Amino acid sequence: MIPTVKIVMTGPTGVGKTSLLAAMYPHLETPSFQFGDYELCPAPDKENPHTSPTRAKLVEALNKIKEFSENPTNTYGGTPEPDEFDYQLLYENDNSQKTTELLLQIWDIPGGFCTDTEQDKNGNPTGTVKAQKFLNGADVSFWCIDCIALMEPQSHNGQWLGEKNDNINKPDLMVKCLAESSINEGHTVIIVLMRAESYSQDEMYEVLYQQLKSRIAQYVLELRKNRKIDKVYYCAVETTGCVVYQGTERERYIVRAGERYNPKHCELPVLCAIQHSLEKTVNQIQWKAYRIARRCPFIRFLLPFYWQLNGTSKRLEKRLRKVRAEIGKKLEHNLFEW
Ligand SMILES: Nc1nc2c(ncn2[C@@H]2O[C@H](COP(=O)(O)OP(=O)(O)O)[C@@H](O)[C@H]2O)c(=O)[nH]1
Ligand SMILES: [Mg+2]
Repeated sequence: MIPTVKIVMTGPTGVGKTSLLAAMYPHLETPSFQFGDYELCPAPDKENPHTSPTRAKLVEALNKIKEFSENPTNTYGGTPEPDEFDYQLLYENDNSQKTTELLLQIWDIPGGFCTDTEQDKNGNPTGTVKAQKFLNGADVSFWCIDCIALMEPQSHNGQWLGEKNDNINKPDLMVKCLAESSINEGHTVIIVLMRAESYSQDEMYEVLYQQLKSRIAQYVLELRKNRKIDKVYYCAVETTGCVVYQGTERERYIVRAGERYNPKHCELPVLCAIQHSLEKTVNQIQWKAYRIARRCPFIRFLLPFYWQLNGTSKRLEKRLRKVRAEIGKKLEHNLFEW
């Protein structure tokens, strides 16, 4: 069976989750994903391999975010139902034969699934319950946070009021979703700071990270109570690269003078997920071999043959270091461990 990684995108409605998926797509697909014998692309339809529903949906969403980047008053959005986006990591051998090494199943769930506050008969927020259904069995989750709400508003005397962060990002509910669901052991949470282009000048990214650390730290502590969460990372993404917040009297977005659609860092969360998954896959394979060997010591002599037979594991192990190093270069300076 092909190892499958389940990724769930979480975050409030309208934060830009679907748009982020669209913006990262051209940066993930070959030739941008340059790992020689490995390539990443949207998975084909199971019944009709010449089509890819994932690709079709991404192309449509990409057109919308591009249009929005020219005219930010032209808003759209809303994911009424959970939607699945599948990617496959393909390996091409010397004879140009391709095999699927890893499947990435990305779930884009409606923001309300995380943040709806209506309560069910047990007194749990309905949103949380719905999100948890998707988070169950997830290996990686993206926790999308609106930077503008995180940074604004500042009161006149410089005191941070935090209302917007609480009202828009709803970190308490987001954490409830993640901390209380049956995620997989060794789960990775990637905090994705959305709409970061407003802070890309004048070294404002540092201020953004500081704000994240001070405002979200208590929630990350809460997250860690779920022992299945192994690593927490954070990164900032620029889905449009040009639409910036003009936080004067009225909240509004404008296209920064002389700039146009130019997304940045959007692929980082998925690259981080792949890095995590490759490591996990190899560990699982090694663990399986170790368990067999422990039970029947004489099998130890046969293990080298097992590795040879099991081409994927052998190859993955050999390539892991290289692919990880290459991905690592892309993540360096832009993705951080909490
Ligand atoms: N300023 C800004 N607006 C965005 C960005 N991404 C999406 N939007 C707008 O936010 C709305 C919701 O986007 P969508 O991707 O559907 O959000 P989702 O509900 O989290 O999936 C749309 O009207 C977009 O125009 C972004 O990076 N910057
Ligand atoms: Mg959406």
